[in-house]
Amino acid sequence: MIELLGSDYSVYVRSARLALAEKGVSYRLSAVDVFAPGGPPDAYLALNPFAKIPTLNHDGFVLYESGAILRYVDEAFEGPALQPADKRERARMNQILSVLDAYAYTTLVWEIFVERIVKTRGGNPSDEVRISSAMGQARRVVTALETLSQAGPFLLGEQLTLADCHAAPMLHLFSQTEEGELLLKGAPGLAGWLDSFRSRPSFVETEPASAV
Ligand SMILES: N[C@@H](CCC(=O)N[C@@H](CS)C(=O)NCC(=O)O)C(=O)O
Repeated sequence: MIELLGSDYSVYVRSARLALAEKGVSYRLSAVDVFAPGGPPDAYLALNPFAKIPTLNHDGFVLYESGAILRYVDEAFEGPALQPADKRERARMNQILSVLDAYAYTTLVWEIFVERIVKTRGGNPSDEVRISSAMGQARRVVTALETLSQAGPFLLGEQLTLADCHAAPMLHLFSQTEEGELLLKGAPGLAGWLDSFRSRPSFVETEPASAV
């Protein structure tokens, strides 16, 4: 039994779902809403004390932290390898995963996407100071990803890797903002990769049921 706990709106849940889909693994997505008033239920906190999503449960083996989940999904199941065999390529992939966690997520998703789009959808004005303060870091992230990525259909060239699975959900949200559109114009390799990754069946089938 393979169960992924989390909500489809989460970029982290989506990256795990992309890896499962690209691997060809069937799983059940069990809804856990970490942003529900009062937080997630105690039963979820018993699995993941940090109250973050996703958490994977594979036949009773419970795993949280997306980096660990992504690598486990690749290593535990049959299907195309999602990590390069070459040490330096794998190091590059791991570097991109770290850049996404350490520098991209908060800036691109919370400080820009949520501030520019989610907040205004709820009728609240964006905090322009928060957005403009985030732009330097956003530019660094986009430039770094453009520099680290290689020619070819995927971030690391010819092989689809965990880097694609982890980067696509964050960059997809960021690209919907005017700031994202602007910065991606200056990173044609990254923008082209994102455009083509969006049409993959794995990406289409993991589209959140309602607007993020
Ligand atoms: N370090 C965690 C981060 C996951 C994460 O931040 N998930 C977000 C949703 S995209 C979350 O659970 N946020 C809840 C919160 O911050 O309260 C991982 O790698 O899985």
